[in-house]
Amino acid sequence: MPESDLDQALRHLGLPEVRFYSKTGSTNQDALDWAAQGAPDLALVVADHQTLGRGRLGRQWFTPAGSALAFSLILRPDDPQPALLPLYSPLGALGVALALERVYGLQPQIKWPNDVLLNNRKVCGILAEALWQGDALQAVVLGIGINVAPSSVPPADQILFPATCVEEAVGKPIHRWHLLAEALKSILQWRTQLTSSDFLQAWQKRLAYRDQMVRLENPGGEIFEGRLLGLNSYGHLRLQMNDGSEQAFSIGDLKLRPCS
Ligand code: BT5
Repeated sequence: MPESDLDQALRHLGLPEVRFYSKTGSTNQDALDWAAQGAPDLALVVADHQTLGRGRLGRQWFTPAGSALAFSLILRPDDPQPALLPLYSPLGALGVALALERVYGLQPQIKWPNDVLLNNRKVCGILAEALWQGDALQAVVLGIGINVAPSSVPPADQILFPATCVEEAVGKPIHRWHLLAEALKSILQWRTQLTSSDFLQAWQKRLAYRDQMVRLENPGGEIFEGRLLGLNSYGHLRLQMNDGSEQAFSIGDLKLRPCS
């Protein structure tokens, strides 16, 4: 797909600058480096193929050539409160979910906090990373990977959670730059509303496993099981524990799974 198609698809968004790489290590790394050199708000890095795509906690993200979307949006928040940082991954997830609904009539769900699912399988992963200067937040890099064509879906033995791609759900080839533009459009619309109840409601409405038993595991291996009730006003996940009490879990490095 020629790069001019990309420019054309993004034209109406008014982004200040777009860097396209046919092959790179990680668009998040490129965007962090660029932000450190002064990239403006809404500068965008897009790659066709990532060789060192990354997920949370040093995990890998696969982006083979010609089959997926991998991009990183540089945001320079007006309100640089560190407390808002955990809401950027959900912003990305909501943006992608809204685009999938609007353009293809799909019913995506958001697996708290940072995955988008189609038919209970992961179609998109999000990694938000912050650039600091001392204690001052300089930029947030919102990195998003979406599996578009079947060849983007990694083999089952290489992933922790079942995966799928957009074309499997749509049933025909799609125009990936169009999906990129629509996801960005929703992200730009919601970025200034991260603390609003509308944002929380839009996110909660699409939350996977509501009213189901789920298991949360922290990096130390500690496990919490309970019924998923929804979100509180901070975007923390509310679980009803087995003893009837309610606990809220903040967005950290928790792993969420349905109980089978
Ligand atoms: C994520 O991490 O899901 C965040 C992925 C973010 C990727 C984007 S692409 C653009 C930007 N540049 C980057 O370098 N990164 C961002 P996590 O929740 O930790 O999930 C990672 C896990 O997902 C891996 O350990 C695999 O099990 C699985 N996985 C890897 N590639 C996948 C794929 N293409 N589709 C589905 N699952 C995948």
